Amino acid sequence: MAIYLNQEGYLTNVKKVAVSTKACTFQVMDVSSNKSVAEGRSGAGVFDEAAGEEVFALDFSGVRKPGKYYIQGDDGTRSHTFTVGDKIYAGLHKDMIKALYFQRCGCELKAEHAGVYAHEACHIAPAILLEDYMAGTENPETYDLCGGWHDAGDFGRYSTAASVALGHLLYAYKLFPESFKDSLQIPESGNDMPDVLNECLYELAWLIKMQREDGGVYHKLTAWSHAPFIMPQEDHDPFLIYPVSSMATADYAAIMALASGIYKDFRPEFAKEALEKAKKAWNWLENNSYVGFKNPEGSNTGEYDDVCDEDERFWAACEMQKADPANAKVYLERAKVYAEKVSKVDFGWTDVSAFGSLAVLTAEEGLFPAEFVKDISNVVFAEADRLVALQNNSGYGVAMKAQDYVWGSNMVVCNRGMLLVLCALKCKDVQADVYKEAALSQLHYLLGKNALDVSYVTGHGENAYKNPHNRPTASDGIDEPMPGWVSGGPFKAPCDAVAMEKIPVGTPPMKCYIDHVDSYSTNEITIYWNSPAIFMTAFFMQGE
Ligand code: 9MR
Ligand code: 9MR
Ligand code: ZN
Repeated sequence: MAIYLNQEGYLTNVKKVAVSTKACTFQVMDVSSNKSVAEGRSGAGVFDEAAGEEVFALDFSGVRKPGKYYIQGDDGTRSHTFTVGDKIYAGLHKDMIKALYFQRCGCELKAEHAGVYAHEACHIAPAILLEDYMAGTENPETYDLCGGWHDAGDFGRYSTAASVALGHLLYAYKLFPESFKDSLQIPESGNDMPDVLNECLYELAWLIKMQREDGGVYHKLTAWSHAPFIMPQEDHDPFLIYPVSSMATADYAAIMALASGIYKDFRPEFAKEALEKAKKAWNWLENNSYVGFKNPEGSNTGEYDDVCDEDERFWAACEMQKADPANAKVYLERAKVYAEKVSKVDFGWTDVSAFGSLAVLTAEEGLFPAEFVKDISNVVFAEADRLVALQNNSGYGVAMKAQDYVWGSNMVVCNRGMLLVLCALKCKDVQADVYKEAALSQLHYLLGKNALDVSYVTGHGENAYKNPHNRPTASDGIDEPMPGWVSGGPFKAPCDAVAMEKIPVGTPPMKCYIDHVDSYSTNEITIYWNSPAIFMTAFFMQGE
């Protein structure tokens, strides 16, 4: 028998349900006194399709006294320990944001901010255009595209991935500013701006450089091939500027428009510039139809290929409507057309349309026509209700079907949590509580209430994973990984060598994961897997 739960802990006044793999009676034990504080009996067995097993709920919601506990089954099985309390997600939240600082490219990470993870500046050489590289042009023109965050375990920087991460983060700040008061001990700490905005500005300043003269935005800045496992400052492969795509340009318009509103009070000059750049990108979009992206043959760095740009254009139109009311008519017209064509419920890099919904549903009254708002709201609520039903059918209480365990499934988990939070914000009382509880249940899964008993955030939880696919982690000579990194998590069709070797074919999707540094398809980290988790903790830190 095994007992699984959120290893980071539970807020005092919420529903608390662990999972066991056998029917049992159980006790909740106080760690300090080693005495039982509550007991119970497991609920009826539920077959969890994604995990391929029957599991039993252990409800211990009655435990509300702050403290440290574990659950013990009648055969002596013990769960990991967990905390009950009111401020329990603050440390996790801070570490997940600070993790982004460790991705900074093009600047020295000093010991006073980075501690043992300090390193010299990386990737400071200017970049060249892909076509010059491929043609072998002698003395090609060079461009300063230095800066930004490394995307993931690789050193590439990709415009759509960057915009999506910034989207999660800027909305988290905008909706829950009170959750961003702690200092992150980054170089800008102590200035007049919350550190999350300082950190995001580092990325935004780089993204601005990715726009071409005509307004189009380059899809990515990467080497031709992924670097070996070396520290970033040892990587001297040339960085190449890959062509413009319409996805990158539309995401850029959206994020710059959003940023122009958020930075207005802190950095008025930047806010003005961001809006100008957003308009330029918008004009490019008006003059160009879909432009996709594919790696040229032989180049193996990330692709972020996407067959549809209507969701990105939808998001852009919704943000522009808010940021540039002078031209509202055009934006609204476009938003209406795209709204018909997109899901409106996803916050991932392939489908960003829920960001458009978020923009519309959190806008001041009157900015969008009531009927348009209502239509979007209906779709968003219908999806939230589908997710709640999915959770109710899941033994682990997570809104995921077996087929949803794609590469980076933990982002799907968190993005669904974000949609549930959005609905919680849009209604009241009991109904709001249903969505809130459902959102929190997604977080419980991430932090250990899952079939592998793993907390998917480094440094948080007794059985947190330890070996992220991340080049610095693998080459810095330090045992412990940086804390606060969300793993991509289980992938139903793992495709890297170590996962394929170690995970037997036919393993249930929720169990297709391996905590191995080489497993890039189940255990990499990325900026946009941390960012929706940050949105979630920001929401649940309110009122603390
Ligand atoms: O480390 C790379 C990771 O960031 C990517 O997600 C992944 C898929 O593009 O590729 C990883 O790099 C591997 C490369 O594709 C093939 N050779 C081994 C590299 C490191 O495992
Ligand atoms: O997150 C991406 C995932 O949705 C895709 O299935 C996968 C393969 O195309 O690529 C992932 O993105 C990787 C990117 O291409 C390069 N940096 C690391 C990203 C995370 O693995
Ligand atoms: Zn770098």
